[in-house]
Amino acid sequence: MRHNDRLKIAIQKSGRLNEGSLALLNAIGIELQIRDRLLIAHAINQPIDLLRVRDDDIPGLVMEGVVDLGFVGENELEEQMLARQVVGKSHEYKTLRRLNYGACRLSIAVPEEMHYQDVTSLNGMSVATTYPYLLERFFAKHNIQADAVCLTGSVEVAPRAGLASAICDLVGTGATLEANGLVEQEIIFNSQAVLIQHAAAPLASPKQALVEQMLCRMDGVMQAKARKYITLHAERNKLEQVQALLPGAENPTVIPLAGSDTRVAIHAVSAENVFWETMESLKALGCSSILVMPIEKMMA
Ligand code: PRT
Ligand code: ZN
Repeated sequence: MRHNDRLKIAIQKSGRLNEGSLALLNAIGIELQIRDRLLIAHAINQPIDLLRVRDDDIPGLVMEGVVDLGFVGENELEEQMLARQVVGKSHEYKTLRRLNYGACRLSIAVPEEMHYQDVTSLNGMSVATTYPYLLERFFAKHNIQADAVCLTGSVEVAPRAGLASAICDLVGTGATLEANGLVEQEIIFNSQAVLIQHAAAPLASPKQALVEQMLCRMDGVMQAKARKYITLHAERNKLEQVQALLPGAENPTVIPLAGSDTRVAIHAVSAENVFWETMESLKALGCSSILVMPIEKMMA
């Protein structure tokens, strides 16, 4: 197969999005041979090459068409898109899927001793960030006159070091802000990992067909994650009440139980997670042997 016929996908080499991206590729059946120091990893069972790079490089690689697809955080994607737009570089792409991992938010936080009332309190401040374009866009939207101070790292120590009066940085749990005596005041961007494609999609036919197959499998993985397989034993005449307790379960399978005329086994797929409270309600209805199991893959 010619080099160009292989689908090229950029993922973060190491860091917060690496594991989720690799897990998803693995879940959709792509077997990779990864050697730690190498930039490129080949798939064994598909015409796919993985480019393992810093997350900052992924939007540009996709927008320039150097790779066909990329897994990246929306925060990085949006920032790079704005930065490239300003200097007239290609900045278009297509979002194929939002991926339910790498969730975080870009927020403005101020020292806890600062008196902060509302967004207008930012007027006249200097705000340290690695996301100057997203921050400037927020300032412009709210008509705020403030300075974005660009730092490449350790943003959270900027106020204490006297480099800025506030910060604008990614927040996960909020523990880092708390540890640095900072209070989150404004969420300026919500982010999660996304799969993006070069804007000139669709690709030449065998490659695009492979992308479609990947997306179909990803949908199957994501649908499966949100669902549970439930089995339980119940009185036949309680079937309707049992169904009412199982969110989104359609047409459950009802199987006779050996040795009983009145009790049946019910198998169903629930469209949502099943909480302890639901199981307790099922038990109160007289159900027994209640099992809730994860579903690995599904295809409608
Ligand atoms: O080397 P490379 O450039 O590839 O990696 P990087 O160091 O730039 O990025 P990395 O691996 O830290 O993050 C990659 C992406 O993960 C980000 O662009 C986001 O899309 C996403 N992500 C999700 C996060 C977080 N959660 C997160 N919590 N990125 C950073 N953080 C930081 C946060 O800023 C804080 O400093 O993690 C720290 C802990 O967060 P708390 O709030 O849980 O304490
Ligand atoms: Zn980075």
